[in-house]
Amino acid sequence: MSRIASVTLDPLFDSRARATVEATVVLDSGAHARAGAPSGASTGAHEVRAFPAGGVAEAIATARAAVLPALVGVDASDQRAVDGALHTIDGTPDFSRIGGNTATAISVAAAMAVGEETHRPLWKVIARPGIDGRSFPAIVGNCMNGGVHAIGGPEFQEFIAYATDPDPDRSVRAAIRVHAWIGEELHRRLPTIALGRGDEGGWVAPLGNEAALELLVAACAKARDELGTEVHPGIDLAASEFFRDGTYRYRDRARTPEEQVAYVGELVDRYGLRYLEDPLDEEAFDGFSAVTRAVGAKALVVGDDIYTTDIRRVARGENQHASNAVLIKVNQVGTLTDTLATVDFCRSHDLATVTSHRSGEVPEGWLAHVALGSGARALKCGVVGGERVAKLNELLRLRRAAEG
Ligand code: 2PG
Ligand code: MG
Repeated sequence: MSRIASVTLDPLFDSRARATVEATVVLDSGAHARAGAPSGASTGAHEVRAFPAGGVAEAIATARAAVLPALVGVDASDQRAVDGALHTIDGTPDFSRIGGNTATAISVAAAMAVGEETHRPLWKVIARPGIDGRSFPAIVGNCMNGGVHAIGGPEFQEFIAYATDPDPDRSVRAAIRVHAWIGEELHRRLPTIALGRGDEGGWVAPLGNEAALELLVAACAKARDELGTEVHPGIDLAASEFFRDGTYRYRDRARTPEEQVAYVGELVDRYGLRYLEDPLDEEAFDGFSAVTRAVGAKALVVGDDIYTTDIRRVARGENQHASNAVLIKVNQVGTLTDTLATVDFCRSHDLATVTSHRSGEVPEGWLAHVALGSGARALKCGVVGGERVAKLNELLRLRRAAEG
């Protein structure tokens, strides 16, 4: 029994310098751990609320008055007990009283504290059956930003290096090379333009979607040639962000849902995309099914906003073959128990999972453990920026540990 002696919740800032929270869980044995919770910008409508209406201040006040005292004495090695207590104390369907980020920070810190006590890394504490820590996730690295993550960039939110080498030493290097080459090329092609980087460290340049895709494709080819490893282009359209009144609104034109389905199919073929996230609006289950029918054999079709890691929405998607992969973000549902229930559902229904960061991140590495322990097909965590590299570095440490 790993009895909780105390839990504290404190404010800190994420990579956008927006307020979030971190939890510290101390066990009776003295073992302790701390974890911070990230925040999204292109949040799905069905995510739990990151914070109550009064923001971080209210989350901390509520936690100190109601949440933290109730957790003392709970057995942290029983993750369901910890997370069940969080749900009971909250009492709402969407964590709108205590905040999903409060729940996330406490849930993860509790599991990490158990790991400290039992001398196991987090991935082992949460490992799904059959996971031995030797099969590593591919890397989904954001190399160019657009949408709500980047002012003045393309409409699509993320232009991705999907590095599928099973050895993280090679996949991480490949994603880094793609990002670096795009930067060099942008400087060369646009010498008078001030280039920037978006919220997730990807380059931001005044390019249209397809010009950005061309650059990405060239960069992946370059990295493949140079490093002799597998790295392929991909995109997260975050299409809900530009879907209004039944139409996908691009700067130069609008597309009906049917036209959008046909368009993303063309993009997959023309650019050889192997990773396609949120090609349609978050309620477009039928459209997702059409996209998956068309390109599911060639690309990972990944649902993010459509599922929000919610097992009920994933089950609906699975029922109609809406995608072949599911994005997994702990703070979309608020607890490790809920997250792993969705992971288990995916694993038993032949749906790949992609463990993902948020655009506003904390400079911590626990996400790499969630990816490894849940048997994820890929870890989506960006390429540059301390908060992104923290996850890549942790994955490399886990790889070294697996060798030793
Ligand atoms: C996404 C994420 C992370 P956000 O859409 O996949 O890249 O963005 O955290 O803003 O929801
Ligand atoms: Mg997304």
